[in-house]
Amino acid sequence: MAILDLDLAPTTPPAHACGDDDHRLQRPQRHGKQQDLVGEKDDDLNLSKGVRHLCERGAITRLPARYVLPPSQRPAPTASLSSTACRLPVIDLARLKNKKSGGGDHGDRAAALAELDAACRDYGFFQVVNHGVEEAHSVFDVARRFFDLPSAQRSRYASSDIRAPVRYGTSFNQRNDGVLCWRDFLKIVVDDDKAAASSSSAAWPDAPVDLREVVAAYARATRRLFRELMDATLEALLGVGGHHDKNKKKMILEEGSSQMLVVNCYPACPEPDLTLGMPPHSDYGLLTVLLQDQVKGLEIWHEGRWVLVDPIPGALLVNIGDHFEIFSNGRYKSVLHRVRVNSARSRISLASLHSLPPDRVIAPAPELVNDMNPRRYMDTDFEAFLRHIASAEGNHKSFLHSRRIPEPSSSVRQ
Ligand SMILES: O=C(O)CCC(=O)C(=O)O
Repeated sequence: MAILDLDLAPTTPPAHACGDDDHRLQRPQRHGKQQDLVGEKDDDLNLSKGVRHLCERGAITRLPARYVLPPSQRPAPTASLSSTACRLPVIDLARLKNKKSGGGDHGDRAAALAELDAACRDYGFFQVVNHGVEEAHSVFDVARRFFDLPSAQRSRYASSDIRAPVRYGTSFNQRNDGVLCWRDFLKIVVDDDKAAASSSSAAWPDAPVDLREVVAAYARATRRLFRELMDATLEALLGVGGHHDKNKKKMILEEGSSQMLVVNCYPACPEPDLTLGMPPHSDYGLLTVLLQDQVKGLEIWHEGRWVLVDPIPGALLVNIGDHFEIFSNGRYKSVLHRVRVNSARSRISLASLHSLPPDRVIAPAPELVNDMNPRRYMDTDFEAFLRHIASAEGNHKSFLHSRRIPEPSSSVRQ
């Protein structure tokens, strides 16, 4: 079953982080003489073909006006970045799997679970090492070769149909973005465990020739990792035994899951401090597994400011999505993140978004709701997410925010 490919919930950073919250509706002004390579006339047509296409037409020395953010929404100047770099908590999957491999130190596994729990609560993000995803190198390589294909070949997969199983596009939400993002993408829906080998992969790009095989193998490996991480995070969240185990099993095994791969390409940008590769957003699903190269760019909202993630070579980055925040009744955080670009190097990342099947209702786990911790979110499903982003609110208000139940002042949990 194909899921919709709206992987990213457009959300609003805290007002003090990015200023006004309707930036997607604004058309930017740029003062001074416009020296963009792209003239006003053919602007929209060319920009709709994406950033790579724009760069391939000739050297760009100034950022076209459509990409220029209002000053209050621009990232901090590149020069100040080193002071805000952040090494996220590191989770060693081998320690979490100790119990299952029959050997090992159970005390160490308990400590690893506690570290995982703290990372999900305090950051909403962590880096995983010893993850066993050996396909990372080859999928990066094929992603790079895909974006190196001539524009006409990549554009064969361009579609305005948000339900298309494969879609090549640009910006964040191209139809609504007043200011465009400096990013092109290829989105691929992975129907189920067999997807790679069979039917849905027939719609996937047939160039480079090894793309289907490599992407399929990577999709299987990340799906396996997703299940292992869900297993551990649910144990950290709910504990083990009885009702908890049933709830846990239901979440990760019986109900199935949906997966979408998003390959992001952020070409080198002539004026990186004026724009973003992706605006602040959270991911709608349970967990996202992100593969990034060593070019820094991802920033997360942490303790009231944007911090730049310092990638560990070989590690995968994982973040909590909106559905998991709801299921955990707010204990785990679906955190805003955004992507900045740079003038020296292009950057590639690959996000694997894992969620429940689209028709599955998600609600706070009953064992996490009590008098001290009242229910904080309404039930929701993927359709509610779609209705939200199609509505007027969808352009400037977080989906998660729309699902919140106001807290009675006397029982606010700390
Ligand atoms: O490119 C990145 O580092 C992050 C991408 C991202 O946030 C996403 O695909 O949701």
